[in-house]
Amino acid sequence: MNFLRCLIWATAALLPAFSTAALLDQPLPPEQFSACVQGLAEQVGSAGKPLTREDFARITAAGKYDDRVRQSMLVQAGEPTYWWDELAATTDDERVQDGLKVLAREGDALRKIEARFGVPKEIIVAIYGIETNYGPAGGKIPVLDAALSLACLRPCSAGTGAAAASATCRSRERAFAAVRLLRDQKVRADNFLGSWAAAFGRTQFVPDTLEMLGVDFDGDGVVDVVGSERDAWASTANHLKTRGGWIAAAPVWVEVSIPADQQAAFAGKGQSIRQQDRAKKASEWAAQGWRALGPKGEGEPLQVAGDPEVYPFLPVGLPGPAFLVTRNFNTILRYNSSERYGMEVSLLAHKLAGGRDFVTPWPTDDPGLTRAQVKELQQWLVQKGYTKVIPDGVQGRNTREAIEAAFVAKGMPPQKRAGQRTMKLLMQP
Ligand SMILES: [Ca+2]
Repeated sequence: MNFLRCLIWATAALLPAFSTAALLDQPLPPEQFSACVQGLAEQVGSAGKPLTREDFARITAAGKYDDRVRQSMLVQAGEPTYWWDELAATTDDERVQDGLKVLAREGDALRKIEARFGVPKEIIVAIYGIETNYGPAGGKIPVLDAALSLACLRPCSAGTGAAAASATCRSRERAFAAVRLLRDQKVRADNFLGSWAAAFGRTQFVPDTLEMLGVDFDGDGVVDVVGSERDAWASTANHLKTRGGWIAAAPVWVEVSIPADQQAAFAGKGQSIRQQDRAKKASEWAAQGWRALGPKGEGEPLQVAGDPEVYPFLPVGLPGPAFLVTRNFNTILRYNSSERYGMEVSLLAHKLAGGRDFVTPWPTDDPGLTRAQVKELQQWLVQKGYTKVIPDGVQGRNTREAIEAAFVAKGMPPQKRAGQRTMKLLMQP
C-alpha cells in the first residue's frame, strides 16, 4: 500500500487513544525527547515482557526523534476521502491480476499456510496486496526511532500495573517491543525500517504484535517479515487466527437488499452504520425478508454457508451498498481497525477467488478511478504544468492540489479529487 493510505488507515486506529494534541503543535525539542527516553527506561518494569534498564538504555542510545512521525499524525485531519475512490484504486484490475500471479507462483506455500491456520489464501494475499502492493514495503523510518517518537508524542498517562495494558500505553509497549526484537536479534538491525507508525514488513506488522504472533514459516530460525514472503504470510494468518478467529466456511460479507419497511433505520448521513449488537443467524435475517443480491442486483434467497451469525454493515448508509457481515469482518478489523481497510481486503480477496464487485452503486455520479486512470490524469497535470508530481497512480496531497488548481483554471467548481466523470470533464480540450 502506498504510504499516504497507510497513514490514513493507521491513524484511524491511533486517534481515539490520543489525548495530548498540544504535543503535536511543534517538533519535540531534543532535550524533551532525551528526557522522555530516560523516563521510558525507568518504566521497563511495566513492559509486557522482561526488559532490563541496561538493555533498554544500550539499544536506545542510537535512537533518534523523527519528526515525520508527528507530521504524519497531523495529516489525517485533512480533507475528506471517499469510499468509492479508495475501493476503486485498491481493488482495481491491476491489483487483482498481480494478486493472481502471487497465488499462481506460491500456490503450494499458500495452501500450506491456509491449511495450518484456517485462513483463506486469498485473504492473506489480499492483505499483502493492500498493505504493500505485493512487495517488501517501502518504509524508510527506522522502526526503533518511529516507536520511540510515537511513545514520546503519545505518552502513557499512568505509569504501571493495569495501565500498561491499556490503549494509552500501547505506544510505550510498542517501543519496548522494538527494543526487545533488537536485543534478541529477531529482526535484522540494518533492515529494521518501516512506516511512521512503526509498521514494517510485507504485511505491515508492528513490533509488539510481531513479537507475539510472528511465525518462522520457512524454517530458517528467524521471523523475517521483510525478506521472507512466507514468514510474512504465516504471521498474518496467525494474527487472523489468534485475534478474533476465522470461520473457514463463511464469507466475510454478503451483499443484501433490506426490506422496504426496515430501510428507514439505515438512512445515510455519510457515516457508516455497523450494528454489531444485532448479530443473529443469517436464516433469521432471511426470515425477516432480507435478501442476497444476484449478479444484476436482483433479490435472491439469503443463504450463508453454515448459517453463521451476521449483522448489518452499510459503509455510507442508504442509498448505497448494504451488507450482512460475519465475524470474519471483525477479525480483519483486529488487523487494522479501519472499516475501509476491512472492505478493501475482503473485496480484493473476493475478486481473487473469482467473485465480482458490489452490484449496488455508490451514491455518487462520479465513481472512483483506477490507479491506471489516476496515472493518466497525473501525466496530464504534469504536461499542463499544474504539478511536477511523479505519476504513481495515487491521489496524494500534491496531486489533489494540482487537480484543484486545474479545476480553478478551467473555471469549474474546485474540488480536490477527480472521478470517472470529472476526469473526462477536466481533460477535455
Ligand atoms: Ca524465517
